[in-house]
Amino acid sequence: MKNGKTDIKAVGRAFQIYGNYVEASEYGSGHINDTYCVVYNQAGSNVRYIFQRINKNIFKDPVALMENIKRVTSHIAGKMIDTPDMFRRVLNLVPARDGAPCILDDSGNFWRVYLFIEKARTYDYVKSPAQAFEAAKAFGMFQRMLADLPLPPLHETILDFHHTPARFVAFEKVLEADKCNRALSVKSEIDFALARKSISGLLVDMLARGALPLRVTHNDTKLNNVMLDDVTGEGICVIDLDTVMPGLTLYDFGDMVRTMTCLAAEDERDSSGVHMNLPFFEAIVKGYLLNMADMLGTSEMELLAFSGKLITFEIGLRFLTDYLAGDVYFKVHREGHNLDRCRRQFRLVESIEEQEEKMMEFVRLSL
Ligand code: ADP
Ligand code: GN1
Ligand code: MG
Repeated sequence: MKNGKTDIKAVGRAFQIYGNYVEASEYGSGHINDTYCVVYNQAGSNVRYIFQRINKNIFKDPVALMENIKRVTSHIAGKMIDTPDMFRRVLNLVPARDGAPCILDDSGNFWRVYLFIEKARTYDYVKSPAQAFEAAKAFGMFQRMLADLPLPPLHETILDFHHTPARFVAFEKVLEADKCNRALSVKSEIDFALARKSISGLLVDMLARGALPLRVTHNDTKLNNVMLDDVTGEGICVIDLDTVMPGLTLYDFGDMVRTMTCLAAEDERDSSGVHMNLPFFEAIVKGYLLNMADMLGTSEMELLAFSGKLITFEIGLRFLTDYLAGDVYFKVHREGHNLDRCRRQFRLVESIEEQEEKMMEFVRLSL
C-alpha cells in the first residue's frame, strides 16, 4: 500500500518477516499512532502482522519508548514460558533486520511490527458486565506481572501524563489564547471544567506526600487496549504499551471506569445513554481485585470510585483543550469530534458524581 508517502512494503523489508507481501490496510480505532494490518504469504498461508508508525509529535523519544516496550514484553514473556498460547498473551515485537525493536524510515518516522494476535479483538464500547470483568482482570494481571520489573525505572514517555493539575494549566492556557475563537460557543463545558478544578490535584498531592505509591502502570487502560478472546471472551492480552511507565494504579483503575461502565461510545452525541452503570462498576472492581487485592493499600482502595470520576474529568478536559487548540493532538474524524468526546466524558462525570456514594459502598463491602 502506498498511502501518500507511506510505502508499507518497503517498511516491511526492514523487518525480519518471511514470505511475500500481499496487502496492507489501515487498522483499529486508536487516536494516536497509525496502525496497519499487513498480510504476507508464507509458504502458502497468509499471515497477518501489525505495523505501527509511532506518532512522533506526541512521543518525543521513540527509542526510549521502544526500550520500555522491549523490557516490559520480555519481562511478561519470561513469566509465561510454559503457557501454551503465550504468543497471544503478550505483545511480540518482530525485530528489524539489524535486531533493533524499531526502524527509522527515510521520512524520519519510527516504525515497529508486532505479531498479529489472532482469534481475539478489541471493543470500542462495553457490552456486558462479564466483558468488563474480563478486561479489568487482564489489566490487573498486567500490573501484577510488572510489579517486580527490575530497576532502573521505565522512561517517562510523556511528561506529566496523568498530572491532572498540569492538564488543567494546559487547558487554561489554550482557553486564554482561544486561537480558533471557539471558547464562546463552549461556555457551558468551560464552566463545567472550572467548577471542578479543585478535584484535579487530589491524587498527585497524595503521591507527593507519600500517601500513594508509585508503581509500574499502563496509563491508558481503556477497553480497546485489551484484546478479548473470540471464543471464551477472556481478556488475553493488554496492548498499546506506549505509556507504560511509573504511575498511579488509581489512574489505571479510573480509566476502566470511564470506558467500561457506560454503554455509549466515547464520542456518542446522544447524551441520553451516557450513564455509569453500577453492575459494570461492580464487575470491574471484582475483576481488577482478583489479581490486585493483596497489592493495594487502604488509600488506593478507598479512592477507586473517585479515580473513575477524576480520570473521566481529566480525559474530558483534554478533549476540550484539544478542541479549543484546533484539534492538534487526538485524531478527529468529523467536525466537532473532540467536543462530542468532551461532552460525553463530562456527562459521565455527572453520572459518577450522582452515584459515587453507592460505588464507594460497594468497594467497602468488597474489602
Ligand atoms: P493507538 O496507540 O493508536 O491506540 P493501538 O496500539 O491501541 O494504537 O492499536 C490500535 C488497534 O490495533 C487496537 O485497538 C487493536 O484493535 C489493534 N491491535 C494493536 N496491536 C495488535 C496486535 N498485536 N494484534 C491484533 N490487533 C492489534
Ligand atoms: C489516547 O492511543 P489511544 O487511542 O489508546 C490517549 C489516551 C486517552 C485516549 C482517549 C498517548 O489513547 O491518553 O485516554 O486516547 N493516548 C495518548 O480515548 O495520549
Ligand atoms: Mg490504543
